[in-house]
Amino acid sequence: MSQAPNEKKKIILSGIQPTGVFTLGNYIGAIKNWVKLQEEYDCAYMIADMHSLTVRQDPKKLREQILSAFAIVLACGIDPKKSLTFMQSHVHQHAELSWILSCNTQFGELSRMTQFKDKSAKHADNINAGLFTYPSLMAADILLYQADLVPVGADQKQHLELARNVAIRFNNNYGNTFTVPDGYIPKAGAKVMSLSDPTKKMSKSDSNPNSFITILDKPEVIVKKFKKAVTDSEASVRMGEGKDGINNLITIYSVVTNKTVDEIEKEFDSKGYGYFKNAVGEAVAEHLRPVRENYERLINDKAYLTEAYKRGAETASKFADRTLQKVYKKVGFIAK
Ligand code: AQP
Repeated sequence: MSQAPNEKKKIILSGIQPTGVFTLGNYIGAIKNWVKLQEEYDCAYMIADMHSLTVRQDPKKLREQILSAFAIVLACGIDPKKSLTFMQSHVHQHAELSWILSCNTQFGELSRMTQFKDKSAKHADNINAGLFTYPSLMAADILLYQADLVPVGADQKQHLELARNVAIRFNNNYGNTFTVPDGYIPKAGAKVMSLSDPTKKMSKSDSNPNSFITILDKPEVIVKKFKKAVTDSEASVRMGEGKDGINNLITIYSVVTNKTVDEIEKEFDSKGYGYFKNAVGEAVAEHLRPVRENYERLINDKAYLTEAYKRGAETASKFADRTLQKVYKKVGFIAK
């Protein structure tokens, strides 16, 4: 997609917020799939810096996190020559389309979003309008690029459904304008859970650093965090009801080793949780090693990063503007 669009290939759009170093959840639920998909599809991947403002951010820290997030995405294997890779705020059409879509989204629809309810409870002193209209901006991100598929973790399913509904409604009211996107949600690891409270999803902005693994954690830190992971008192490495902690660890181990649940249950049959947790920690540390090493190299090459995100923004703007101008015409605005 960084070159001329190939009519035959389907288009993919996904994004990630630079609200902290990415977690193993972000990696397994989203970025790992982004890398696979770029071989087969025309992909657009963005650092969702505008979305991150729905929660209060320190500007200096945010600036560092945005560049770091861009470097992590490349370190994970996204090739900016193959996939359109850019910062959301560099493409002004996202904000513009978001307004039009907000005017085509109902208050009641937005009120039902569980992320809005969760984040309002978590940030009770800052329940801002952006937090409420976040799904309209997300719909704009997707619809601007006429995306066919959106690879996300299970937590984003509701927002994606809303984007589909808005696209269908707009197409019905104004004539065919947007491709209606489908979700691409991984079978295993669609929701990686917190290590300290496995009933909650793993989140990069969690105040307890032992609850998440970041992509850049050192191997010894990763092993230590897994050793502290909350499990149960059954001492049996098998999937089961009421075993959220172990279910989570088996899923993670399965994704990073490509072993099936059956194979894992056999491998750790009659082995204790301490032994299993150590094995999971070591497997994850090894899996993330190349990403960590690539990141160290990339983050020190500011010239390369700058050139890559500027080129990405330039190409993204061209695609985005094509859709936005079509929308402006459809809603009745006069061309400049
Ligand atoms: N725990 C998770 N398991 C699987 N997938 C996950 N994703 C996030 N957490 C998990 C997926 O990662 C992509 C990028 O997410 P995001 O950064 O845009 O927003 P988020 O879902 O709010 O992620 P976090 O880590 O929980 O961020 P904060 O703490 O800032 O809210 C999405 O595709 C998401 O599904």
